[in-house]
Amino acid sequence: MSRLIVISNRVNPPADTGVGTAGGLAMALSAALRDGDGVWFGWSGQTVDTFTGQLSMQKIGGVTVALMDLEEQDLQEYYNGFANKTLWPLLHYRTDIAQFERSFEGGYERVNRRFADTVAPLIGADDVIWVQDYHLIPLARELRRRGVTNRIGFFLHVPWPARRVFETLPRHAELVQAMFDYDLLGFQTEDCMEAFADYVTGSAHGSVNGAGEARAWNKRTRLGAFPIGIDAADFARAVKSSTARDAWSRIRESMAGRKMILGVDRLDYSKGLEERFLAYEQFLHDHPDQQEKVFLLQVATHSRDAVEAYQDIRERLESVSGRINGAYATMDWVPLRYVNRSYRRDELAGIYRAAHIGLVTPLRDGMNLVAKEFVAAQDPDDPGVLILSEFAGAAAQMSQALIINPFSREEVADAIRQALAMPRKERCERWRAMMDGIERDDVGAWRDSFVRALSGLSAANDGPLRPTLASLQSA
Ligand code: ADQ
Repeated sequence: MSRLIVISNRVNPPADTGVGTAGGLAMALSAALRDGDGVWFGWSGQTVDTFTGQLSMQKIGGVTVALMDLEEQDLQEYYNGFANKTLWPLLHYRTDIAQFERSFEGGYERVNRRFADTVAPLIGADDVIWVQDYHLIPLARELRRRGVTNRIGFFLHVPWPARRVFETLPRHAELVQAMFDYDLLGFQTEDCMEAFADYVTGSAHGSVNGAGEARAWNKRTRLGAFPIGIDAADFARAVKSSTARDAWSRIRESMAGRKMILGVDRLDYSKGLEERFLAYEQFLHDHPDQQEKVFLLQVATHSRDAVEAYQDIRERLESVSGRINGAYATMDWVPLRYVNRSYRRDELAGIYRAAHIGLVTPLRDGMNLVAKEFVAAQDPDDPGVLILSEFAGAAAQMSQALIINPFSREEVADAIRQALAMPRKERCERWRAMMDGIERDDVGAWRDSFVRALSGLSAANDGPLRPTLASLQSA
């Protein structure tokens, strides 16, 4: 029988559905594999002196996982290096901080070979393989070299940037050429898929036809847009839990009648946190009458602390938040509550529900699941308002949010004002439309549409045309 084998850098399903881990990918994949017959393979998060390729099989939170350890050098060159110092900034348009070092590239190739060596013996004849994200772009090439002929799909959780931005990566063509060893390449949005198609035609001198079939280097693959969703049913349960209710009461009590603007993010420069703080400061400056009537709660979990750019953004945020509070706080009002910790998923649901505004302002984001969780947590009869960056993939689906340009402080400040004044009827209408989409296009729909598209591709590549979520659902 055909199984789904998911491969990602980290394998960290939450131990139970109530406890969240920071990271959209972990939440989405465990939801996608729970109760299924699949296997989730990847790095354990542990390092050993010498790589052995030994697998540890476990069942965590209803998901069968297969874990391998890596060496410290792998962690430095592959994970902290090529993945998080080179590719992550580049794919988020931060060419100014992307670092290009040959040792990073060497480590990235080595670890991809290690993934291939270790997982290849697990793969049965009919298994369908689904590789996740930018850490493992060359994995299909390595598996093909080891004789794996199964269907292999790839999903990119982060943006694919404009062609000339991607071309700043040394040896960019080699990386894209390796992507043609996948049968299906999935992107979060049509925009990202089109940016990739532009690279294929403009840089690789290949072609992409109207059916999403891309050809270059005498190979072909299929492109599709598969916007990821949240586990809407699980989230609805979390919202109703007693933990969520307790968190809601606790925060409501601390609000003392003020309105709460909420941000929840991994502490990452792509999330636009500094710009968000400055926009909020602009709002306080522009609307003195609103001072002491609102506050911003920013929950930002530390992330990738070993990478310098993350230490820099952390320091800047500490300084900007301190300055804003110093300038505006009064004896009994702190305008900006800046919290560096992670909350359980059900606690987070209660916090979202207590907020009047969800402020989601990334400078670039593949999708952004916080936007969807915020909406899913609201009270249908009195929902909060979502303010959403036009540069989050989620904006393509959530047009009823207040869509803003996160680079403009004034625009964000105006949107906060508009959200605070929005009549309940309008809030309800906007919320209903977004919630319908979240329930329909949930993480299960994402998984099914991708796997169906991948399984449906015949060897002759005459599978479904341009497999977007919408076309698959109507099929
Ligand atoms: P991330 O960049 O991690 O994911 P996002 O999609 O917003 O971003 O997911 C964050 C997840 O972490 C959410 O589920 C959120 O609840 C959780 N989280 C964040 N801060 C938390 C905290 N303080 N406490 C508890 N939980 C917290 C990457 C891409 C995104 C893409 C996802 C999925 O960068 O663009 O949406 O993968 O594809």
